[in-house]
Amino acid sequence: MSIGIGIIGAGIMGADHARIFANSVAGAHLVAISDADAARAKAVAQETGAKRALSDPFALINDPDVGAVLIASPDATHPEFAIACIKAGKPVLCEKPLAPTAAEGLRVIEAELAAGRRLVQLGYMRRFDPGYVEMKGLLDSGAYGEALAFHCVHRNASAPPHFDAAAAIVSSAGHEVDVSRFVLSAELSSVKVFRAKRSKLATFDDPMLVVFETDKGQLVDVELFINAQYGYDVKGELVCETGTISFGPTLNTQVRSAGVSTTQLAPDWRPRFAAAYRIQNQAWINAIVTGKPVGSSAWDGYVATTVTDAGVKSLKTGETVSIAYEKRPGFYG
Ligand code: ISE
Repeated sequence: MSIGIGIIGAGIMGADHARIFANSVAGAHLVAISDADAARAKAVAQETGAKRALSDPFALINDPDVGAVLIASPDATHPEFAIACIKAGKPVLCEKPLAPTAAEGLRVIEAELAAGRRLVQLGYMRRFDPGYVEMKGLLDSGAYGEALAFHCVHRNASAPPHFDAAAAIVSSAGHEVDVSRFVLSAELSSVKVFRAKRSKLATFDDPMLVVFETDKGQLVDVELFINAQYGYDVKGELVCETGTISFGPTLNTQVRSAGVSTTQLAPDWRPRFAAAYRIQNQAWINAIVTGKPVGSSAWDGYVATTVTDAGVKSLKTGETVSIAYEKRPGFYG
């Protein structure tokens, strides 16, 4: 059996996902790509062999040949499209964030609960990145005692034009929110944002240090630097009772030549997390077949939005902001 995939959004992420399905995922085939820009949808459909290029996302969701939907449209449209997929009974892999506000995220959760089964997987792809997965495995082995602190670095070469400090917390630090909950098996209970000396090359407070406390008393600190100039760089170091666990910031190869040793840095997150995206998309298809959901749920998406909302509040007030959300309802585990 092969699952027919529809992709909403033919921008950078939608096109990349289409290529992943066309080249690297078993058990699925591309059926349709939709985009408000019909020419863009057509170009991606032609490149990846998808049968149909559409401009109406609801026609894609309700297409009988589409068995599962990937949402890679602008962030504000995610809840509406995710709810339409749930109502159509179709599994959905939704790019992060789940929703621009926690209240809109809750609407998706309510729709899923009404449907009676988990249909949404959130595209927090770092949960599938071999570095983070190995880190979690080593921590869970117990060989290094308990985790005490998690140092994270999240640097982009440069900010897109629409970016500001709040976007950096929501869009960029949202990944550390999700992946630190995953690695530590803990909830984040408070957040405080510190502004560093501002880079002259930035149009907003950049870099920042975002510090979380977990419900297990651990500290998670995230250096966010969106205009770091030199490349895309993500690091993580877990400090445990009897050792530390970290993964490399680089792509795989190291070159030694002419007296210099170099490792290549990715220009952005897509090559850096290429393996994570491939593994995530395959895991999504496998989960549809087995009926056993994997990855971040709609609930995890709601939590990430709640936590980053608190981060934005701390950015504005300079205070430590406590994070609270109701207990996991229904089948979110
Ligand atoms: C972007 O939206 C992403 O999701 C990337 O993974 C992240 O690293 C980047 O900072 C965000 O702007």
